[in-house]
Amino acid sequence: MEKRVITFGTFDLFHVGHLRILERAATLGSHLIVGVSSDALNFSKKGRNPIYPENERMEIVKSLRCVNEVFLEESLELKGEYIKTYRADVLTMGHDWEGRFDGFRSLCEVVYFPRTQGISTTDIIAQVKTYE
Ligand code: C2G
Repeated sequence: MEKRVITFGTFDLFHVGHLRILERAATLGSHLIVGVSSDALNFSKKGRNPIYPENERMEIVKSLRCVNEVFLEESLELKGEYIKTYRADVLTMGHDWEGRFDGFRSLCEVVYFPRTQGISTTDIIAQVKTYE
């Protein structure tokens, strides 16, 4: 039987940490759905837009072999709705969100994965700024 996995993220300046968590997420089931955070959602959280616009971030994530489906995540408050709409059996997120989504255990299984150490979009931006 198909087992549907859902995960969320911005995936800005796509890097190997993003790839690894998506590959791990895919091992939890047979169909991986990714909610890519909208530019507006990022702006409301961080006060700046991502470097790559939402349509390009979605295009990159959609092209991965381990990803079956992408959609635009427009609000953090809608996770329960997205889980139901996409009939997810499992919600998975990185450890930076540990415990934050335990409330959804009544709707689906919730699994947290460790992050890849030593790489992040924030660090990449900071490093690029040091180059001439
Ligand atoms: N990640 C990782 N290792 C890294 C960096 C990120 O495993 N070195 C994981 C994060 O834990 C997350 C996913 O990659 O599960 C996407 O990370 P971000 O793009 O930073 O997503 P974020 O802004 O945390 O998502 O509903 C959640 C929101 O969409 C926010």
